[in-house]
Amino acid sequence: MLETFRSVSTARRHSVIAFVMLAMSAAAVQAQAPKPPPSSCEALATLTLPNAKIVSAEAVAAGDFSPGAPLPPIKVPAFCRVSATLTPSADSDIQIELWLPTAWNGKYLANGIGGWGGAIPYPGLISALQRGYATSGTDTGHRGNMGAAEFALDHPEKVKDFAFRAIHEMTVQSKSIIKAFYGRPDRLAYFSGCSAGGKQGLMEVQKYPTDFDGVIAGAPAADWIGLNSASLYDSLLNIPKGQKPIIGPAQGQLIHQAVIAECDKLDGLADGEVADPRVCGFKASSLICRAGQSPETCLTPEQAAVADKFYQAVRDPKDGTLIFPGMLPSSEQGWGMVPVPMPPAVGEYQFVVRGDAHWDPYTFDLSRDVAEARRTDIISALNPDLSAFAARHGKLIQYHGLSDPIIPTEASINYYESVVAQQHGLDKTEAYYRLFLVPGMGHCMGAYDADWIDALDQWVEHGKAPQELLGHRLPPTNGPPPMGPPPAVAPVYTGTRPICAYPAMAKYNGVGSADSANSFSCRPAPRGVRDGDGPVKLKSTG
Ligand SMILES: [Ca+2]
Repeated sequence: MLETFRSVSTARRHSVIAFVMLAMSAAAVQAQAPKPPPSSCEALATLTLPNAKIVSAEAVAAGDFSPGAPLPPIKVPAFCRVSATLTPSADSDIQIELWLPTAWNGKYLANGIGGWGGAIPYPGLISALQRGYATSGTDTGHRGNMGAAEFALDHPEKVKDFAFRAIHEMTVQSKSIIKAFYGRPDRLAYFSGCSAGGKQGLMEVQKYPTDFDGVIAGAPAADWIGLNSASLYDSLLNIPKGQKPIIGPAQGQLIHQAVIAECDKLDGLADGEVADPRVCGFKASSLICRAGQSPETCLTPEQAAVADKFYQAVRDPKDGTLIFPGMLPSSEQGWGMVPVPMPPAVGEYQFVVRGDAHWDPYTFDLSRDVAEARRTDIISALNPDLSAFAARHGKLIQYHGLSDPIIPTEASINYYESVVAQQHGLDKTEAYYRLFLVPGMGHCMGAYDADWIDALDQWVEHGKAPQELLGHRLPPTNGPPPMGPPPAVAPVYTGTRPICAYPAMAKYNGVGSADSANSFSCRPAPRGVRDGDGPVKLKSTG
């Protein structure tokens, strides 16, 4: 979730507010001027929409542009920047931005946002605009830090906005504005988001299947309650009340190196990468310090015990019901980054479930509290019935990093398999929904970049179903996998590798450069998730 849980600085929020105020006064001045033609950008300010008000509409010239600090200026084509406030309920205050390029490709791309939302996801808008899409994003109905859920306290309508209504309303209103501006509707509509943004994509497919022709759901937080509950449980395990973290970044690095040493070659290639960490049977207990060993090179029994629990699924202690899968080996570099107890998870229980800002996370009872949270949950997007989306020829691409330290990868496998079961077969599911597991990728990014939007567009518009994507390998990091929006400067890639549609995995052909995708093939691999606490016997799910 972290991409998303990076806090939006106060300065940036202030600058956004300042921008909106400036834009509002500019719009007031323009109201005095002669009325521009109906298709002009500024004229959109007078457009009337149900339960929505356009706050500003202004033309932005091609060139360097920043939507607000701390984002650096970046080259953009000429576009019309529209801000609007949507009020589907009396308590709603959903802010959206819609950017309309002068040179339009005829398509609309909506962006999701991670964590608890609270800001317009500008990096996604910029990237879509550069490709010629009309594109929009929303703060999901409130302003604030993406890790903070305070907005939810005593505001059930705002929780609804965050859960599903803001993205849907943004989409409906954006399509109306697009039609008014260009004089014709969008030809195709896509959605792209990761983390909570990935969940928003799945929610759209499940609840509003006609909104989009294609959806990209990255590392989706689909089981919102399971995820937050497991995060909280792991956090409390790692930080007993009043104590320091048992596992920190240094232990994460140490364990990661040991995982690579033990499991790298399982995929037939010693390249520092564990292609399928589901079959890696690493145990942190193997690193417990022996007599005379330097403490930086090994673990205390307590550290090893916590680490090995991180790998295990979190289950209801009463009946063994799965609450959420454990983290996969190779995710360790991100373990120490998570602030604990993880504020987003605490926020779910304080502000959504209990409605009590003083609820003490150390009173968390895995059995009682998770059951209570699930009873009232409207945020999760776990409905496996995607038949309405399939029937309207929608296409869904889901991806998930195999080294994700925030949302364990197997959550995506479990959801995908639930759809396969509901659809009575992998073939029927693959016809419109494909899952891509990315080796080495952390939460939403890292290890390999792939052009998910192009893959979706090729599938929807040209009927070319993605069997494998070309992954561009990012330079190795010696620390946690990167988080946050992609850098303004394009990275220098160090190689390519195929990223295969599940259940296939990329296997080395035995000859050729390990840096070239040509030396690999997508080959059949087992379906499903690790069975219990290992040693990692893959359960057949089909
Ligand atoms: Ca390897």
